[in-house]
Amino acid sequence: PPVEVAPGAVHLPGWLDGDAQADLVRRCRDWARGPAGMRRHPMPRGGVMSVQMVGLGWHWQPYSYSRTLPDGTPVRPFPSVLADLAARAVGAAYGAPPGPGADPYDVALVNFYDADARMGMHQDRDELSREPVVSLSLGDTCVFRFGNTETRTRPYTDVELRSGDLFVFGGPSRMAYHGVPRTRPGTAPPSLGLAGRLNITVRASGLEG
Ligand code: MD3
Ligand code: FE
Repeated sequence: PPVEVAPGAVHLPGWLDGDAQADLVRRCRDWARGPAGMRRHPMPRGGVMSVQMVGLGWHWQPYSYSRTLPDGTPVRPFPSVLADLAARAVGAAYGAPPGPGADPYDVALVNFYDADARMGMHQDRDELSREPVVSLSLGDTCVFRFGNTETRTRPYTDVELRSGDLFVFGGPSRMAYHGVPRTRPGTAPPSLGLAGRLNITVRASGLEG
């Protein structure tokens, strides 16, 4: 059953069945390959992110979107399977799919967490659109920290995200601070054959071209 963690933030545990999870893991392995594949992004003030990422439709790197990687490699196309999944996810979370006037879902970020990867508290503000962000978790369980819109500190709520969980962040939750303080290595469903955690976020960039 959907759990509204905060206004507009809806958690649907176990939304993807085992077959759907396995299908997405297989697709992620494909998207991760090649010159436009998964990498650790450099941070503008030094260091690299511990999470590995690949963008589909748009390349995201702290803190902007572009159609190419820094070396000019074109980004992978945004797959229609994720557009369909995002529309179904919004419908499942809010009781109605995106309306005809909604900005189209046109970008997905696929994040991979090895046992040591973490994501610090941040807001997602590089999209011009305020359409809800759709998040799908695969593999290892993580501790997801859902905060407030004012500060990157307390108050926040820690939620365990497990393989197959859907989380949709819209309305006032769209600009909330959030992060992943840790994963729980070795907790992935054995049938997935995945050592680590994958998270797919599907977004509307609101960008042109
Ligand atoms: C709340 N990813 O890619 S997913 C990210 O698990 C990101 O990899 C985390 O934060 C992960 O930016 C968290 C849940 C999530 C994603 C986007 C959000 C929560 C969000 C955007 C706005 C508010
Ligand atoms: Fe985020």
